[in-house]
Amino acid sequence: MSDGTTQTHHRVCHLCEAMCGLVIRTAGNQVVDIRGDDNDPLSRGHVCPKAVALQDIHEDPDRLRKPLKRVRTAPGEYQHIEIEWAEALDLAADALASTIETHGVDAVGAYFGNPSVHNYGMLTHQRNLFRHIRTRNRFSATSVDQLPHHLVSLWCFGHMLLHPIPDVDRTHYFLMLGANPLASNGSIWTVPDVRRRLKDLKSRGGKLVVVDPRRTETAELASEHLFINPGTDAALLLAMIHVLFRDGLVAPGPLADFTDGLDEVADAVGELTPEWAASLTGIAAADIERIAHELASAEAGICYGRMGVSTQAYGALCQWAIQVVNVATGHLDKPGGSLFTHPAMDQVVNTNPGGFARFASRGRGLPEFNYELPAVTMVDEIRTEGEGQIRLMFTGAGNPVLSTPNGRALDEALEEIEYMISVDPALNETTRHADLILPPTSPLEHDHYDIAFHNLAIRNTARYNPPVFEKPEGALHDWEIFAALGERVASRLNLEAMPTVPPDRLIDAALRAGPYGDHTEWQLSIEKLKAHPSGIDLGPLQPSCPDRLQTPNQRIQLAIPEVLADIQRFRADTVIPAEHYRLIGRRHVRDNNSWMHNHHRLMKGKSRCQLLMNPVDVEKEGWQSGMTVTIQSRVGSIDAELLASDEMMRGVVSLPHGYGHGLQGTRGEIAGRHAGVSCNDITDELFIDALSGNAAVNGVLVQLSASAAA
Ligand SMILES: Nc1nc2c(c(=O)[nH]1)N[C@H]1C(S)=C(S)[C@@H](COP(=O)(O)OP(=O)(O)OC[C@H]3O[C@@H](n4cnc5c(=O)[nH]c(N)nc54)[C@H](O)[C@@H]3O)O[C@H]1N2
Ligand SMILES: Nc1nc2c(c(=O)[nH]1)N[C@H]1C(S)=C(S)[C@@H](COP(=O)(O)OP(=O)(O)OC[C@H]3O[C@@H](n4cnc5c(=O)[nH]c(N)nc54)[C@H](O)[C@@H]3O)O[C@H]1N2
Ligand code: SF4
Ligand SMILES: [Mo]
Repeated sequence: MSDGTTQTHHRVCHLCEAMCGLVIRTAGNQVVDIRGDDNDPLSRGHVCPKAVALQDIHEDPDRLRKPLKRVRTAPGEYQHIEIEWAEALDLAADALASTIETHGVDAVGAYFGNPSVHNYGMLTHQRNLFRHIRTRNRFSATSVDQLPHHLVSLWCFGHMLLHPIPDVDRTHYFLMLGANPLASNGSIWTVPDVRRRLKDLKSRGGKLVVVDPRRTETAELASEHLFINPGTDAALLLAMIHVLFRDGLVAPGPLADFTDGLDEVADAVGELTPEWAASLTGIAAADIERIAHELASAEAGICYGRMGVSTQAYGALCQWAIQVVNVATGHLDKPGGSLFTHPAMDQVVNTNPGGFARFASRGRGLPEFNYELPAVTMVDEIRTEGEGQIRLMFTGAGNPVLSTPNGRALDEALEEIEYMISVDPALNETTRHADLILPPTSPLEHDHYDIAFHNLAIRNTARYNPPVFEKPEGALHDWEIFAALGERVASRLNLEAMPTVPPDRLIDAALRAGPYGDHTEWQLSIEKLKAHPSGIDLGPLQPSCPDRLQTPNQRIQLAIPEVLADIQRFRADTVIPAEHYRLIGRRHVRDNNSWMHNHHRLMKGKSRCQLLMNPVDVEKEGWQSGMTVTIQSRVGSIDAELLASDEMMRGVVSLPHGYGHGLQGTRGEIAGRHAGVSCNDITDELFIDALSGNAAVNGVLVQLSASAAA
């Protein structure tokens, strides 16, 4: 649309999981403004402060526009210089092919970061390259995040992507653990405008209970907030299950016809009383009993846990217990409870179900999941000599130096590696080690269909939007980079390259063959979605079990032997040393992990990289806000500014992740001015959820002292 001077574009925001619809006005090659799209059936006009950053990302002078090659300028000193695409792609393919020929495919390590799931071309075309490189040394942000969800969905429901989604708009009781959607805008739960939806829950007489070691923005809005000792949620959940059985509240309703294992679960929680849980969690036994009763008696209820209960030492046990609570109370697969989605492009049908522990890492024997090894063991796989040692590292849309435990060790290990290739628009803490950086087009220069997050959304909708701007001459989209590398590597290794089909064609085929496709009255296709640029509403979530279940016998499985064994590990691990604090993370609505700190509009105001500590603890130590404290863990120490805050539970301190900018060789003028420190310099690669291999970035034991440097 055009009024002569400005053009109006529709676009869905891909920055977080909320998928807000946007209306973007442009004049020539300039963005005029970015607003919420009132006609989007899912987001209905909502946006957060990050939406305007799409313009800032596009215009960022530090965003790479051409490939960079690292050259040595003096012993131990390097510089990145621009080169042409043809040379860059050839160099990358030469390095990949020669590494594979000399050392085998496992010598290529790969790490994919969070934005790779938000970039649909990257999702569709990674395999153009990696089908030729079936390395065991694949890693991703999954294992610093939601791995326990995938594992539990695979075990209980038969597919790693079959996650129950909180039906917030129709629920009456919402028990939320370790999530702060008011800052994160929801996760494994695509829920734009979550604040209003949670307020509506309260206005219709419902209750929101938040369990978190910090009184977060979400906890502030909740009907009730309970502090919990970090890493002890499993006790709370297991004791709730105990109460459900003890008090005759187990009522799965129709789920009983297709659920296996409830009796074994009853046996496993037989001794796990609310009193036992109270001593670990810090939550009174009476409260644990009351919440179990309230949730069980709610007409429709939800138990949901996210990041804070996944990235802790019992992440998988917690996620399993959450699903047991939902099944036992009969709230699963019911309107107002947790439901499976039915998206237009159904990943549950289109992808493999996932698998676990089919092989283990060489160094620490950690299990694979979905052919990926845990990110906490990346450094071991770079440093442990022998067959399968990583010699070439490939990163795509990731910044593991800032985002994975003991990032400092990774920072050093990447410097030792023979060759490194990064597909990324930033010269950051990770890519500064790369011999080659291949930068894709900006988000406004490519089209978008959200492959991943429609699968996790509170309503079934579909939306496709073409690019806002044409890509500059010669620039390549992420998918084109992967396709080009795939072709070149295939030809060097005498393999057959995959045909290159643009992502919109692949999506079109999937939509037309899908549940709202050619054989239905919806007739969904890319053409149809183009004609409805604000998206198409496919209706609310519906009960879908047992048909939707993907387990071999199409029944929900609860008696998972690995999980039942893990209850014993948890019971044996209860000692919290005195004179230590527990470190947890936090998110702010204007941050997005490590990569959006170079935009003035998001960074203005006071520093957000401060250590929050309860005022009573601050006073006990004889400290004050504003001073610098040293935070020491097993792996290292960092200094941060202290801020007394009664949001914090006693004995717990909080620092956001994703900071620690301004390192030598990086490019990011504004990020450098707001450098902060990386909390992952002190998170511990040995502190993990031993069941899944997931990183435990929350609940890290730390010692605090007044900084000598101050
Ligand atoms: N202590 C602690 N650590 C954490 C967390 C925590 O809560 N606490 N959270 C964890 C979680 S949940 C996650 S998901 C991870 C995130 O960890 P990562 O995914 O490793 O890190 P990001 O900061 O998201 O880095 C994203 C990178 O992708 C690039 N990028 C952005 N868009 C695109 C694109 O379209 N194409 C390409 N090719 N590149 C792009 C950016 O320039 C940046 O380099 O961090 C984890 N680490
Ligand atoms: N603004 C913004 N939005 C984002 C991101 C971002 O960086 N910034 N990142 C995106 C990504 S990659 C993800 S995965 C999602 C994550 O989305 P959420 O899961 O909502 O993540 P957080 O906001 O980190 O909330 C985690 C909460 O867990 C609490 N917590 C820590 N330890 C424990 C514990 O032991 N028990 C309990 N019960 N709680 C604990 C923390 O205090 C925190 O409030 O957000 C996404 N959205
Ligand atoms: S909530 Fe997420 S999807 Fe919506 S505007 Fe903000 S960053 Fe974009
Ligand atoms: Mo994440």
